Amino acid sequence: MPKNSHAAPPQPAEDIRTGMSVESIRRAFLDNLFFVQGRFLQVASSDDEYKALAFTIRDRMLQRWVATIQTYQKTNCRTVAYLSAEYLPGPHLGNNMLSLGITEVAREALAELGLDLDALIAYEEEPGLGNGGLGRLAACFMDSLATLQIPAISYGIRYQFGIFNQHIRDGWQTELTDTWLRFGNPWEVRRPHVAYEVQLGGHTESYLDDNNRYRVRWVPHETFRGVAIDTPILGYGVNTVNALRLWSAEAPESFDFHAFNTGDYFGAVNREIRSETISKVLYPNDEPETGKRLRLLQQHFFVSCSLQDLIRIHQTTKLPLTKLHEKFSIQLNDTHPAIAVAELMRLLIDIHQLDWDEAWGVTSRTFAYTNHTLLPEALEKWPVEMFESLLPRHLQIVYEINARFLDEVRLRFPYDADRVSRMSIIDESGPRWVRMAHLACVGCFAINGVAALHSRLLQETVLKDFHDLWPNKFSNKTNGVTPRRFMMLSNPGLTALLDRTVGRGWARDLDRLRQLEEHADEPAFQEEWRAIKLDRKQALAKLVQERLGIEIDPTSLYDIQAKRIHEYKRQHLNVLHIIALYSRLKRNPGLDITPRTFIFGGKAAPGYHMAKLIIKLIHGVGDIVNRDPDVAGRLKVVFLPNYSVKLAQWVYPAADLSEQISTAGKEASGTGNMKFSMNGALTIGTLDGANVEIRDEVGPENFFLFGLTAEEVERARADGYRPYDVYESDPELKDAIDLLSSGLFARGDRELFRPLVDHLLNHDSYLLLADFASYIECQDRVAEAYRNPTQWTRMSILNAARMSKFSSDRTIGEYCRDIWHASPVPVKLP
Ligand code: F58
Repeated sequence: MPKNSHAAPPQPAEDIRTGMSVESIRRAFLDNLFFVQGRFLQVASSDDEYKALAFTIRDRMLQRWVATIQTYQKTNCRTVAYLSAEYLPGPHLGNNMLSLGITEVAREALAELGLDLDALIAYEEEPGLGNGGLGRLAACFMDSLATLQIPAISYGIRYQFGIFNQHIRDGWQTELTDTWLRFGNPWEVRRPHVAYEVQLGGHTESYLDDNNRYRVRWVPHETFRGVAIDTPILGYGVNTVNALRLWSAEAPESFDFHAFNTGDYFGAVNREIRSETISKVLYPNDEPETGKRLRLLQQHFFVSCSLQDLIRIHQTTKLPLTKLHEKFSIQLNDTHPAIAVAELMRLLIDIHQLDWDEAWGVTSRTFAYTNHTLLPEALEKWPVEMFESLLPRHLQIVYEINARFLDEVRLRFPYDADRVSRMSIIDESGPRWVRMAHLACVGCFAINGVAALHSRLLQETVLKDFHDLWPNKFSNKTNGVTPRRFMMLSNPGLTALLDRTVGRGWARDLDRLRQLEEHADEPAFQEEWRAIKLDRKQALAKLVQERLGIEIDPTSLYDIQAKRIHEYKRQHLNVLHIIALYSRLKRNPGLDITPRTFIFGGKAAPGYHMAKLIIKLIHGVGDIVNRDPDVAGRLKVVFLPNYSVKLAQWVYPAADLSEQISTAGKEASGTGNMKFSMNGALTIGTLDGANVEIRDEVGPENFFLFGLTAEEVERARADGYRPYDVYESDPELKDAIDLLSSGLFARGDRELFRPLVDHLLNHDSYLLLADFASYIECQDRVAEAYRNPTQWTRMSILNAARMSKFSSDRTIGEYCRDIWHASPVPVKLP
């Protein structure tokens, strides 16, 4: 019998598909390799091995999935439906093994076959079905919903091509197609019978039905089909498996026989090609949203399939549709699914024959809306003409919702015509637009922001009129992240130390980490803490060496900024600090500075030229700094290409310093800030988004604060902010900007970075120059603090110890309590 130190001895009756012993896993692996992959060990490729293991793990999840569905059906429980155009779940294999508690058993089983578990985990390509924070938040929420045993189903789009792969050529970002489905996806289960038709275009006709009631019929121009493809999402340490149901677009029937028979072979095939386009590719968050017909079509497509599916599920309960809101709470992740308000009205009225008031009664009690941005350019709106040409029936419904809504506004605020036009769902100030955030506010019973500051600013600015009208709809739900993926899975060394110190189970009850405070000053504990950090820093150094051929020093301060590249996030403020340090060293080569490694990661939207120029700048500065013997051993600059969830799991644990330096008032919440702190990084940050609450939790003495507040930013703008004056009055800033303009970082080309410099000196929309002095002063304090390892380690421990508020379990608990009114439904295995 093989040695087996982690699990009970194999039961003779243990099922090969569900058994949890080393022996069962080993046999199941070989079985899947043979009968699913058609291979045997001697000839298996990495892909074969990875899939054999994935199917082995999936089998065990399917058992729990079936038990979950049966439990949900039996209890007819209240269910959360989460609608999101984006999901960034990260690689599944490691996480699923963690949730099942089977990682070490699998490691042993594979080792017996001469295979390395970590290599198979590393092999997996992740589904990049999102741009950044919003999609990753949806994935953390799915993890928490399942872990808290909340009945939930998440809906989205199964993009064939996810977020582009970022390559760097000569310091410039180039985009390559993501082909995550190339070798198939072992985690998904296709449900060909769960499919719905989705209409598009055409016109509407009114008629009187048999009861002489006025009705509208939509005569669409085209029909598509959406097919469900499910991915099981297992909670940590429980049997709950919720579904991530993604829709894939197809032609209604795969072949147009009429066209075929009349000889139009290519026309017949063409229909299918056009249908598939809908779920073909994820939109990167490029600047102007407007005019993108396909994007509106994608939104309508996944929303319509999802609502039809929810209605079907509801009808299996035998309850009338007028009680839909008692069965489901539907959360809209930003406005991307906001068309749901009109689509549910259409389904209830046109298809299921409810009258308007009944339908509105259901709709307005079903949906809740989360806002993720204050940036005016990111608020979705569609040209009325385009909207009408794609969704003529929906436009009629939106008009009717709007007319009734504006009557209510006039009643509450007579004599305030401005308010009426400000609040209208249709913007008529120039060319006409459908404002999706307004549709969401009108059609939802709850509206929330994602951090305390963001929720307050929402109520005071972009959604002020709605807050005046319906203050009770508004609340805050500060974001959180899952400690399972971002602590346990990413940082096994830290996990082992935490297990030993506060006992296992902290990842489901992060409050327990408070016990770490007692150990924050113990030399032995500090020593272990530092050893774990050093180990992760060495691992990242190895990765940097392998991928970029750059050697970095694991004992230097790792100063990391990893997130989408955007001017409001101010990666270029970070670069100005690097230039300032470089300049200090060039002018005074003997200067004793704290050695630092600056690490960046993040994608720029393909059409966002300034963001791409910032990436080029990081490389330009890196090329000079990394080659200059005068600063060797003291400064290094690294850009990690193709930042992803997978890469993030290497980055967070290795960080000493987390850069959260957005212009105050611009970052709705941020979630990377939380992941860094949980892994013991200290934050340098502004009072923006969730930074405010992180600082409150960890204590101001354990957080490096700098910069203007949101109010000061507004005041500076109102008072006619003049960046050029700041440039002229601060010698270190002037020096840094002059060096940037000199061509030094562009091989003598003085034009390359001119757009960047010109914008900073003349506009500086994000107030880099206003915050520069404060940032530099703060960075000097960071450098000083890092020289005292005892003090630094204490701060690092206290950061991790005080992160409980930022577990997505807390966030989901609040959504359940305040918005969804959903409670746990435990699942037992038969
Ligand atoms: C992000 N939004 C916020 N949008 O910027 C961030 O502060 C917050 O922490 C996070 O949401 C979660 O609440 C975000 O990631 C997008 O990526 C959009 C995707 C669709 C196109 C427009 C951008």
